[in-house]
Amino acid sequence: MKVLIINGPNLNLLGTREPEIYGTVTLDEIGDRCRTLGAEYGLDIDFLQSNFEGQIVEWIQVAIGSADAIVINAAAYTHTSVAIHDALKSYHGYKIELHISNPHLRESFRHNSFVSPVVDAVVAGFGVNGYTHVVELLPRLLGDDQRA
Ligand code: CA2
Repeated sequence: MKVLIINGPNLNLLGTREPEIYGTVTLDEIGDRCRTLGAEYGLDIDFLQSNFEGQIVEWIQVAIGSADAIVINAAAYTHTSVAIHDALKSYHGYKIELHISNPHLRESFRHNSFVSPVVDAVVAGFGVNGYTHVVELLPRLLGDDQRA
């Protein structure tokens, strides 16, 4: 099973600033944890990050026909990007929106998500552990995919 975990803008700064919100673990460490854990479950995980909206759209398009699932933390683009919404709509594999924090407990501009209406599930507020929780859940979710 091929899985893309896509991370949006500024998440490359994880572990270096705002530890009270995002913790002290770096994105590289999270990527290592996900790849290692994924391998135990037979998942081949590409862990990606970009600060560019168009690059994220490209990765979603590449996933069409080549990946079984996308996990996406679109970061600030969650709240602004019609382009990412449209790209996700065209991808018919399993889709999970992920956030480290719970955006609904934060500023009102974070309360709307352009991603939520086009995904199967949303995980938010579990800190960086959300990533590994999702990796553990995916094999069962993909195996029990009731949508087909
Ligand atoms: O909670 C999340 O995962 C967010 O997607 C993170 C985004 C934010 O815009 C969303 O509302 C919620 C921000 C990512 C920025 O990450 C940083 C990490 C460390 C230092 C500075 C920024």
